[in-house]
Amino acid sequence: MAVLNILNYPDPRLHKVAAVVHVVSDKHKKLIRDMADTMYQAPGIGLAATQVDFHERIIVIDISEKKNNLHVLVNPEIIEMRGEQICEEGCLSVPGIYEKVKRSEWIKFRALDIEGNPYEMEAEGLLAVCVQHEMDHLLGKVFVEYLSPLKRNRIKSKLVKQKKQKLIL
Ligand code: GNR
Ligand code: NI
Repeated sequence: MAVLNILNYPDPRLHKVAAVVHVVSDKHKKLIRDMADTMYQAPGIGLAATQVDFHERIIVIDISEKKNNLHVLVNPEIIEMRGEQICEEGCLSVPGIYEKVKRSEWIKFRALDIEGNPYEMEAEGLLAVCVQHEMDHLLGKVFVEYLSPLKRNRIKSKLVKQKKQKLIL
């Protein structure tokens, strides 16, 4: 069990674009297990490799109540999307901030599992929100970038202040 450090907005490393995984190696498998540990410990319902400063296209998600339904998405691609929903989102990289974001209501995506086997899956509601939120992370995008510049700058200042406060304590 290894819990990794999660980068906090406005860290510039959150804006790196993740690379395609060519082979799911033993190192990737260890990273995936550590990402799951980190997500469950946080606790969160999803985590993208970008958030733990690893810039390859890897996501873990578990929206189940019992935390016993882990989804691993390597090289995810959305192949169909429909409808709209507005969900109050949070992010482990933007602690304490919750804001409404508009996303697709239903998506169909393709990805590789931890063994490198391809699969397709349909998702709606919160799972669809989470997949879209995590896929944004892999493109270097944090949910606060959907907000107005005014809101985003307020959030940025608040988090920078919090960080400085923690450094003197
Ligand atoms: O734990 C998380 N909760 C959440 C709630 C609403 C919409 C998206 C999310 S994802 C977030 C974990 C996280 O930051 N993943 O990148
Ligand atoms: Ni996030």
